[in-house]
Amino acid sequence: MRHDWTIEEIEGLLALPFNDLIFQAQQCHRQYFDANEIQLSTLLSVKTGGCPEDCKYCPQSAHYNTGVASEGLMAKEAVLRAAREAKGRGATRFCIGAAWREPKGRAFELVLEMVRGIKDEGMEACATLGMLSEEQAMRLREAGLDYYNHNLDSSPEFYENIISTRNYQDRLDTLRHVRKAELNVCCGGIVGMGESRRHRAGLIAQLARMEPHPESVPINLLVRIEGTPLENNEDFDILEFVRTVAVSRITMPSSHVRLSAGRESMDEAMQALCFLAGANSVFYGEKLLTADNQQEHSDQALFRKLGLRTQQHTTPSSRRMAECADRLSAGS
Ligand code: SAM
Ligand code: DTB
Ligand code: SF4
Repeated sequence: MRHDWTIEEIEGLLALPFNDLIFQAQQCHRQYFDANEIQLSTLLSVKTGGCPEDCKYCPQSAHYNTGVASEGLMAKEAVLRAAREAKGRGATRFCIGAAWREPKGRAFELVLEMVRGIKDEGMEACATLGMLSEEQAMRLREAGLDYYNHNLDSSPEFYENIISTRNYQDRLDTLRHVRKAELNVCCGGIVGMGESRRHRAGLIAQLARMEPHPESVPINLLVRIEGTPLENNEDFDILEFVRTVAVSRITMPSSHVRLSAGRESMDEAMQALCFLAGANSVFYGEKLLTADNQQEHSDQALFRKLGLRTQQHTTPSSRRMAECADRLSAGS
């Protein structure tokens, strides 16, 4: 497994003839995964809106007028009801999100209880709560959390165009704390914010140089939210998005690459291309955090048409099994 990708090499992959790129991505995909299997994660916003951060894409930032009201933390019982429903509909992972800069005080204790409850339901638990200290990451792990989502969002060079209230290093520090606590890392970014191809290569390089790679890599297509500074961004080229997915697959071959936000605006053909390019996970359920997602019945119809099976097992992950097989065949 390589962890020494250069930005130039990644730009080279992004620029390959499309058919060669997709072929290479499929080959990588099949070395580590069943290419007809897809993992489903369901999101729930447990604390919506009123966020003090100024992320220019985000409907939940208090800096912009997006019509998303600021709400308090949800009650544990309601969260667990939603987790049970998601499990009943076939999701294996339940991810709770909070519009916080970082978790604090009593609210953090309540989130720990939610995590324990999700684990008791027999699901993988993921959370995205903003920046974490090392101690908070450890406490989440002790509560049973499996994954922590914290995105880099963009390349270090483009980042300052998008967020001013925390810097790139803050994000890397949180990711280090998450790793140290032996949590699985879910880390990706957003495409379509006005960045260049080189910036996208810079983001992928940051992710693919991590050792180990993030276990999950969400690739979000910007959802242009009215009231945010990015609301009037240009349409993003579909095939460039597919290329970004393919290069993520090639450079992080044993990670789940997740086709994330923005899927609601993608037709079946575009989603099929993304799966062909190596995406093997989606957010499943009618809402992301606040924005709309594909309807579940449309997803089920698409999976049927493509012959995609939904992943039933939670642990051990396909990645771990594959890496284990690698080691065995290498005789170490
Ligand atoms: N507040 C926490 C944080 O930012 O770390 C967790 C929740 S935040 C909404 C999680 C991620 O959602 C962001 O890092 C960003 O990548 C993604 N996201 C938010 N708004 C989006 C949008 N309009 N389009 C695409 N992705 C978006
Ligand atoms: C991620 O990378 N995308 C998800 C999840 N991690 C938390 C969130 C997408 C949010 C889209 C806008 C919204 O629903 O508010
Ligand atoms: Fe807050 Fe997260 Fe939205 Fe940024 S992305 S404004 S930190 S909720």
